[in-house]
Amino acid sequence: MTNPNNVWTVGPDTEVEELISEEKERQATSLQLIASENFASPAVMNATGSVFTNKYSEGYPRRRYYGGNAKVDVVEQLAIDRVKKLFGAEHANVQPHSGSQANAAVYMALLDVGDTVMGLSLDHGGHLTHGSPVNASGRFYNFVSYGLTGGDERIDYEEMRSIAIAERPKLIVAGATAYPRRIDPEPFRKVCDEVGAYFMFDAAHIAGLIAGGQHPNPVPHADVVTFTTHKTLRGPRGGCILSTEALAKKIDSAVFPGNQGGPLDHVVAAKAIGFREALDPGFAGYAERIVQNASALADALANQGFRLVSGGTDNHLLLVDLRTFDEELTGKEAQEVLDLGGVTLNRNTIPDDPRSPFVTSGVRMGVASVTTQGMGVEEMAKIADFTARILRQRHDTDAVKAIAEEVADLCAQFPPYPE
Ligand code: DSN
Repeated sequence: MTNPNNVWTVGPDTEVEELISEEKERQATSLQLIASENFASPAVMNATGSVFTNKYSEGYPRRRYYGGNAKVDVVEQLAIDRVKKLFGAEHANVQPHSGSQANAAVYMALLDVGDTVMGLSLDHGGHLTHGSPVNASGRFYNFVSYGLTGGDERIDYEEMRSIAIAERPKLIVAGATAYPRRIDPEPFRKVCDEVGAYFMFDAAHIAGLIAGGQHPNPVPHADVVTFTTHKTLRGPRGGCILSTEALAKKIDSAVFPGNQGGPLDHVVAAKAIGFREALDPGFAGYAERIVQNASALADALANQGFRLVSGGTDNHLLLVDLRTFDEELTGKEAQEVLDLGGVTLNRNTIPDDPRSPFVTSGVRMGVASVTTQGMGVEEMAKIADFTARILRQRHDTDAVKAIAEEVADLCAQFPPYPE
């Protein structure tokens, strides 16, 4: 039916529609191994494209600055209630636009400019928002780092304690962006109690594994837990903060009006849907399959001559040191040629990488997306085989393109969005 008052007179944007269609094709015909990505459900995507995108609702449920928020109030409260239940949290703020925004708000809530904070060194798997000098966190706060042991490449909890005693941080941040092992919340809690620091756990990558029972839940131990909703948790793009009731007011004020204006209500609605999906008993099976697949991929890559940082993985991601496979091969070159061969991942520094972060000696791989597609252990061996063959034949573009066809054939058996 035509709307007589229709003011959208420009007609379909064929350029953008074509790009959406091409991107859909790319995602369906190549392997998505970027550890921070996943395939959101059609219900999540419908909500992000819903009329909630039209609404403004500064404030919180039943405490808004604008009218017309009856439905927004219900949907935001639904998201809050569901995520509190999912993680057993006392308080939740579902408004952060992203993980970085969530972290920025926590820092604002708990710290003054210039305060000392501790986080995992970026070179050892920490995130930009854990004190990088090029990020606001590193500009506004005095971040000091703990790292991994030189031997087994696990978090050095002893060193973390020594540094905390020497530096007396006001906040200690646990969590990582490229760390393949379990992160124990208890030692962090103990050290925080010893030095009188707040404890924040950035669970961006592993939120889905926590929800699915494959990683210890930091909520009972931490003062604050931040995470993104789109990685292993498989909801829409966005962030979330969980905290104790004691910190609720500080956190809420730091999100709005401290760091953000109006929430993205369409994304909040989609978060509510994503949390419901994660509450479903079937989600635990998904989380279990992620961990099984990551472990199988690690074994298969090791058989192909790659060195896995820390010797393997406990979670959804692997950090691959390329130097044992080929001393000359950089992460940058590997990423580019693998992309051509239909294997999409990102280059990543390995601990104490001799190469720059732009070049790197490693790549990071994650299996949340391929697991959502239904791939299993057998397919992980194929992915390792594709990876090794592409890299061995990287100077032969025709050979790499031929492998891309094989990759597409495999992906065709596991469509992420069956029609
Ligand atoms: N970009 C995300 C990642 O890939 O880990 C973190 O922000």
